[in-house]
Amino acid sequence: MNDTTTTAVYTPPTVWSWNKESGGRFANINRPIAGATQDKDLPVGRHPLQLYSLATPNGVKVTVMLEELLALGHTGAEYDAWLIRINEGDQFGSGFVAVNPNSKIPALFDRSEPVPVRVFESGAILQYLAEKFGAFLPTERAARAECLSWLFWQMGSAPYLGGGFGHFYAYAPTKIEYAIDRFAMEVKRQLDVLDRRLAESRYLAGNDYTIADMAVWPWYGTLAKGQLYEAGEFLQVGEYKNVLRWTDEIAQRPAVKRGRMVNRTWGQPDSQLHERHDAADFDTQTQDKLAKPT
Ligand SMILES: N[C@@H](CCC(=O)N[C@@H](CS)C(=O)NCC(=O)O)C(=O)O
Repeated sequence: MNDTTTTAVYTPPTVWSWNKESGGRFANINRPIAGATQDKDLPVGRHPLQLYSLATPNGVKVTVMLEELLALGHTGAEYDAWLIRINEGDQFGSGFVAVNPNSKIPALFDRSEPVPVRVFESGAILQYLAEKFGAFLPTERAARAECLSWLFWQMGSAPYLGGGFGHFYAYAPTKIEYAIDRFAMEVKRQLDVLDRRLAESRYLAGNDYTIADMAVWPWYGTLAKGQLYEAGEFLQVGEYKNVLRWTDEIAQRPAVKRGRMVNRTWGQPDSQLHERHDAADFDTQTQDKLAKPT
């Protein structure tokens, strides 16, 4: 049997070395080194903002924010959303690495500033856009602190949900009880943190919908609806009534409905808009429309 699929007691060597595939889903894109593997420029469209992304929860945060800004009338938030297929290694092209040295979606390039600005990390992108357009981030000090606290809570918490629970429950080549127990406990604790907050407050930062909700909703809203890692029953997500109330309310927002379609390459064909270059693309460029014979 291959070493990577056994649960035999493992004694780490003195020095770790990368001498085998770790196994599991996404093993082919995992490497212990950073940097580009290939010379490849990024495409550039006509809009001020160029987004390079994929509709994973981290990607959806930003496309929802951009659609929300456009819905508010901020025409400066017009954007081209280019598809980065992470399972094909697009994040290791030299152009992408220049925008995000961490080789992960989402990455934003703002060409509207006197000197173009690159922004990576979804939380930094949300904060950058909120400050640039003066929207979805309170200016009053206490309210702003509450908003940023929940935004950074998401950045610190979601890796336990995705890299911890999701990895060991759904993707690892073998089910390790210790790992699944540890991360299931943590994820349920996180859901309870959110549920208690949302019992006392309509949105995470208070009465207003902010970038904190935009960051948390794609991860924990999807989880609460049983749509992440097929773990709804395992984690008994129906218990978190306040999270579900908040999740359903946000899902009704037209900008959220649009944002979650952008750079999506799975699910119903009418929910997939692989690239977005114009507001009209939602009506004409989804996969169901493109597949139809003309
Ligand atoms: N903390 C980062 C996480 C970004 C991230 O993990 N992106 C994943 C997709 S959800 C990715 O690009 N993975 C590709 C890889 O690891 O090579 C953020 O919030 O932007």
